[in-house]
Amino acid sequence: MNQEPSPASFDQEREHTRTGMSKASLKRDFLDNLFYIQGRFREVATPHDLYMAAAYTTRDRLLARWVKSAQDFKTTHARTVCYLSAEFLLGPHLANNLVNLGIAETSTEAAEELDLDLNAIIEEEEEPGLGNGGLGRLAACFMDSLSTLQIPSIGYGIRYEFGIFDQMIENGWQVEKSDTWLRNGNPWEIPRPKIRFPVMYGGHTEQYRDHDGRPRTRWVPDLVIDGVAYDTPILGYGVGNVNLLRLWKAEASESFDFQAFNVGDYYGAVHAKIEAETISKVLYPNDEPEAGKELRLKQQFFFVSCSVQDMIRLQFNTVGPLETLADKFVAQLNDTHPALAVAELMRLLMDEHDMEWDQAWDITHRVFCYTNHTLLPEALETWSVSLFERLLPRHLEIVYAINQRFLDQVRVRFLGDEDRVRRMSLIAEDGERRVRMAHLAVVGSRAVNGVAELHSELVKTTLFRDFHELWPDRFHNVTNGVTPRRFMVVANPRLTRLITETCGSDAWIRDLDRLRELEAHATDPGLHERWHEVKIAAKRDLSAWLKHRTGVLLDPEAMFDVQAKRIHEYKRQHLNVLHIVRCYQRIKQNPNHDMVPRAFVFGGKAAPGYFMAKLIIKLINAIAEVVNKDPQVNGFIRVVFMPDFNVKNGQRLYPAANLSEQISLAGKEASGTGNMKFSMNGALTIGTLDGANVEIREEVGAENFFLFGMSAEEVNRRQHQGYRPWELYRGDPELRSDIDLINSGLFSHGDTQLFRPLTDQLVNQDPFMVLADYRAYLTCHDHVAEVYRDHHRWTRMSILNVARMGKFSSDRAIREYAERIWQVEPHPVGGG
Ligand code: CR6
Repeated sequence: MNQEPSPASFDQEREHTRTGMSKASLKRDFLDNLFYIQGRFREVATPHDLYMAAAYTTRDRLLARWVKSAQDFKTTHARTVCYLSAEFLLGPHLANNLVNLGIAETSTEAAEELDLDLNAIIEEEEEPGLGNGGLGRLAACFMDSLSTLQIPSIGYGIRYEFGIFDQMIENGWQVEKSDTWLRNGNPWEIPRPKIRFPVMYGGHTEQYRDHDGRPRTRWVPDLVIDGVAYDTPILGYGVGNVNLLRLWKAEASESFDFQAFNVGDYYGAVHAKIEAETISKVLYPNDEPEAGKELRLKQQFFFVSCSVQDMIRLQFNTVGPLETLADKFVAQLNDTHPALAVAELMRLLMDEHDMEWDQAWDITHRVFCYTNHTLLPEALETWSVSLFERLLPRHLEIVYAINQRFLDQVRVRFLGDEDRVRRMSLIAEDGERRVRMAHLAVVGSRAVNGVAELHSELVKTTLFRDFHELWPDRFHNVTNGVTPRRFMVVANPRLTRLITETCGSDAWIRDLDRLRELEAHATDPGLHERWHEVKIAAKRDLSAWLKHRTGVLLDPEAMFDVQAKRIHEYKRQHLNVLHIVRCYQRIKQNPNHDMVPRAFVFGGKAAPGYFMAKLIIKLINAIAEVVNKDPQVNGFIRVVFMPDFNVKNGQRLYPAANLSEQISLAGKEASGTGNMKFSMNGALTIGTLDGANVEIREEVGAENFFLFGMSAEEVNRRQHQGYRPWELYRGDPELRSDIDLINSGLFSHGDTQLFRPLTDQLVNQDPFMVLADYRAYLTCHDHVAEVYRDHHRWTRMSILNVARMGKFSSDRAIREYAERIWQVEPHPVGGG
């Protein structure tokens, strides 16, 4: 088409050329980057070359804004949030940055003109998997929202060389492959070799008097390594603000004099270097029984020490005196992994900056806030005092000193209640003495929050009950949220277009409450038809991908019933499995049985050392093998396990789901965030009253949510009464026959022992009460099927789910943190 541009679009084109956002400048820069950075021209470029060139072209456009943001924050002394997290599960950058820059469409067109497919280029990116699951992904969503809401912030974490392992499925079992995300270079980060801090370990402490004769402590370590900063710019959506994600890499210390310390021992010196670098080598599993790994404690201290030293450096560079540190910075502890920051800031203020205890404590306590993410006792971190002392002797002294002052306070408040003192102590004294990191985090913070209303209540009444009695005002709730930019706009462009057309604007992307405008169209047949088409198209895409990766073919017309999250007994993937076995038996027993065709899709990784979780994966695949090849049943049900569930693969799943499985035992899932991602993409939820499910149901309306199972209170009562799962097994013939079928060897080539550890545990202990909720779950699924048959009813419910998801934007969560916890203000940077 050879149309003259209208004056308006001409202006826009000129403006875009100036800011580098025009098609022409994108094309030119892309080809330049391909040539100058990758050393290739179009004809011989590999897909990876094309990706790198696209990444650099995009990054260049972030950098101008970043420099401006940094300058602005420096000159205005803006109050800054430091988000301390051992994990940031960012997901692929390219598509997200294109969306946030507002050049997704222009880039698609620019690529087309170069005869390239932008989606194929986007597919090339290997995501940085620097997190395990919800907690790490939450940190990434929060970074997106902090920038979008224009709140100055720095994310501090670890630049793991190996992130979460890649999962492969071999013979039905999970096999872990190390993640080598840095192998081909990382175009999104900028190394800062000059931003480097020493981190000390081991040795001993000494008392001395300073020149004024005051007693001081000096830490004489026996190991010093360096932390070097690697910065990734985090751009907000449609704004000029770029915040910083600063990840630390461990290196042998520069001040470590190879010659002096290793005369003639060149190989010893190289060995020391390798040892130093192992500290940031690999990500550990979370939400798991604490392995008590020394390297993990080293890691935690490593990133915390670098981050706190960096905050102090920035304070001196901008505002000045350390006395005002708590005015300039607020630091959020993402779970207890960074809780050592409390002791480290105390040490730096006192030992390195000559501050007295009371003043140092006043500052420290005003800087930190702490988010709890789990009630599971096995996931609460404690470190043995002997390990702690060996690695961090000075910090142990500080922890003891904090504890002494704190327990004095408890004794004064609760006279004679030594049992309470024992319970609240930072040191657990029963058995081997251990440092309780959660107690350190609560005592050292001015605000503590849980991540969903129910969870925050349980935090106050169970886990931190004593602390809540002492300091009721310290406790808050901030329900989690997820970013609609990644999980709607990037993941589901078709739905994004449909919503924008229906609402008449894309304002909902930054103000998710505006999705409510969809409600007015919830019964519009025209919208129903297009809504259905969007879903079917996503299901087709997913089916094609799954076929390619697993060989299993799913019918896009079937109900896609999806459970995707870490594999864990408390999340109860095995409850879902029992339902599948029931469907199988129903069809087998009655070949004329009529049922809504279902595709059961699973995704999720098991911690490498978690036997039961790995056995659950094997069971799912074993059932899939039998079901999918049996023509008598595979017209009704199919089962597939999506290998390597990560952010990128999640983006394929969420848009394609009809039904989202959120079936944890009530009281166990702190919040969940997958529940939000599914619902935002139009899936209906089958779920228990757990975590954020409770609030999702409140928002979308009970009639648009499939609820089943015991409440947290009922769970509690039932456990106190004495729970006897074997009675349920014996008393319910269907349940018994489902479990027996698993044991029969049908799914395991005749091996009747393979799944015994799982089935025996269900029948004998059933710690997550799968059997207790089994019947209610089946009944609820029957209801789901009935509703699904009524297309219009289902589609209306799906539209209403999306329309009412506003609350679950991470923008809302960050706004609550900003107002209620951090007391920080937006700080717009021009050029947005
Ligand atoms: N595993 C919770 O279990 C919550 C996220 C983020 C978790 C999950 O319910 O949504 O944190 N907890 O708040 C931990 O990681 C300790 C998780 O991701």
